[in-house]
Amino acid sequence: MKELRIIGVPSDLGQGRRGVDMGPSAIRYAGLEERLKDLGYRVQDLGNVEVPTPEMHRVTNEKLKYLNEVRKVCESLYEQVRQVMEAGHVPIILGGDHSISIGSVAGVAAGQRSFGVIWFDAHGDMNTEETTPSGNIHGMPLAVNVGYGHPDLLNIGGFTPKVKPENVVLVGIRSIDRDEAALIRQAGIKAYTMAEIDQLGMAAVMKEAIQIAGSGTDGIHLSLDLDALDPMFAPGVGTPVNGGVTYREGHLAMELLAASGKVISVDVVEVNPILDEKNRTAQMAVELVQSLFGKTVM
Ligand code: 6HN
Ligand code: MN
Ligand code: MN
Ligand code: MN
Repeated sequence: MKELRIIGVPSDLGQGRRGVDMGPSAIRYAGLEERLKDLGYRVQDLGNVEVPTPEMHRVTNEKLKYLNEVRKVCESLYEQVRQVMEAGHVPIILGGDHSISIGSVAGVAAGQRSFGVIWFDAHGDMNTEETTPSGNIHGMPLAVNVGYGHPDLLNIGGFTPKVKPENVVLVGIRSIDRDEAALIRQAGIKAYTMAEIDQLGMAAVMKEAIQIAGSGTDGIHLSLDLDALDPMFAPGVGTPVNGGVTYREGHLAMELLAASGKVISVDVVEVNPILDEKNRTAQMAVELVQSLFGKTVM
């Protein structure tokens, strides 16, 4: 059985609201390590990557807020994830806002020749400096991972792109900016909207998603943004959007990924304890990760 390694990234540099920097603590407090040990895994928590406080820095580029700081955090995370991958273990990266996935996917890419990505999110995260409505880098990580964006972000790890767009799938989207939609199409990334999940069912969508990310590759990286879930089940996120994935749909998606046996690494991002209700969203995150790592009813 694979060994699991937890890495916390307490960053809120990539988005506009404080609080998501407390995500790793909230997810740990919800019992992540214990629940994974219950499933029979050997688990080691490697602690947190060092992250600067936004109050100590100034925004110099309104279209790429905290670019330098985000880059440094992602470089440290890249290094840690690469080492975990090279040791043959499975990294579980706790955010933090979604900008950290620039570092995690870079680390996975360095440790694994060929892999696909399932990006579970209400948003596309496919903005660039040119298309961003907010300047927040958490709206850009998927673009960077497939090769679009600022050179400082593209060059993390010294190579780009990190993953081939034909092995990338978006699942759960319902809030896409206009020019962002054009880039998703141009890149050729398959995207399953909520409407498609309604029509086809989550099982069929995940079967196709696993096919796209997993066939002809050596594994799948899951980037799990908790805002993919409906705010009813995950209220503690910075950018909630109504009409999301239900409790059971979320678990079904994780169960199908577990059954595929292809998951090599995972990000759990955007949990914001300040906006949460009694740590429900962190608990939801832990439950989803349990399903992802094989928890079954009996
Ligand atoms: N996330 N598309 C919006 C933006 O500012 O670029 C929202 C991005 C949300 C990103 O939730 O990881
Ligand atoms: Mn070892
Ligand atoms: Mn996201
Ligand atoms: Mn999102």
